Amino acid sequence: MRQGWRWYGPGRDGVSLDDIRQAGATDIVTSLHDVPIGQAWTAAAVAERKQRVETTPAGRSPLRWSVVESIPIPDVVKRQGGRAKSEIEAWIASLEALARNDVKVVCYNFMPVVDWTRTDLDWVLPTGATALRFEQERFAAFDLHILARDGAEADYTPAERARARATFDAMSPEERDGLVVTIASALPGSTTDPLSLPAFRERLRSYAGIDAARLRQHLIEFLEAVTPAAEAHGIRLTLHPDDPPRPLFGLPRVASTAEDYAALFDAVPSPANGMCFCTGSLGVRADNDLPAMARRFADRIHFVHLRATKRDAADQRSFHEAAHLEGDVDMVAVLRELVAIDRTRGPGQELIFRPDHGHRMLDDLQKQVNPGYAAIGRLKGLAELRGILYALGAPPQV
Ligand code: DNO
Repeated sequence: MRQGWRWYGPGRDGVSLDDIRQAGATDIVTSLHDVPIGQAWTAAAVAERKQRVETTPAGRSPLRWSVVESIPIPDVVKRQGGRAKSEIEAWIASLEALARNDVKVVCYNFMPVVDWTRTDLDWVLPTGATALRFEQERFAAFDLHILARDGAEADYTPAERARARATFDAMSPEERDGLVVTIASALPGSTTDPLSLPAFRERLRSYAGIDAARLRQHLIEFLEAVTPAAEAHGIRLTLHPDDPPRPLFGLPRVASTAEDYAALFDAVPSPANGMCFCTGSLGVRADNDLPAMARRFADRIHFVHLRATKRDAADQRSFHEAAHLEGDVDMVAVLRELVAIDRTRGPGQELIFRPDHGHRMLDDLQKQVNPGYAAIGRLKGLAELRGILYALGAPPQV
């Protein structure tokens, strides 16, 4: 397996390419975050970024831009599927720009309106480090009392509504504003637009009538349209799971379980139709058996996010991001499966993983960081994961 590292690109990341070298990673995971969602990437812009990553100062180890995370899929594709022709054409043009520059693994997701969602970005751990967290009651307080979504009450039991009310009442105005920013303003790396509360409500209304079956059908139409181009260029597409892997705000999510993925692979068997195996997102559900999923989708996995979430004992829908080996996910068992998959891959097709998210700790507590993407916590996670790979007799390739 190869060690990747997400880098947000020039001007967007306090972590330098040399920092990444020191962490031991060899493969950069990045995106053209400056290009507005829906606009086609140009080969020149891709070439420029590639040059930035791959021009190695004398005496330094080389880095390679191996994975794109993500090319965002505009909202209209999620709402209209194959009818969103020009948006899908632009997406294919971005694939072509990447192919011309030999970047061949592309991650994307299909979450409507909001991408990855948390309620706390600096939840203090007993060590003094901080973690990302999703707390169901804070989420419900936002949904019911801040967003005040049409029809939200129906999604909660009376007891849940009472707890959400109490949570909301206990929050200061600043905390409420902070929660809006955390949930609605699109965390760095998100593939959805930042939204004001009125725009958020409007977006939700535009999904009226789109249930899980319809959203899945739109994803299938999208894949039918883009996989021929991906295949022709030798690009492997990897669908990132929903985070968290369940419906939010009454919106369907269709990449949360093994059955969700199986339905997509059955409908669009193209080998370009692959999966980003994110242990953090999938691991939030106790009914996702991760080693079994890795075995079942072995030939579909082309990119891996390794992190571990820990569900609350009191409410299994709440979780925080634990240290990489200390969550609910059996990381050793998962890595054993992934190593076996990697051994079947030829040169140039090795599995690329990245340590996903990390605690904010040590000097990073004093710095401004991208939530989840501080250097030291990820470096620690990567070091622990690398140790497992050595113990499994499969040291990472360099
Ligand atoms: C955050 C993430 C998301 C994810 C994209 C994939 O850390 O998991 O930014 O990378 O949604 O398309």
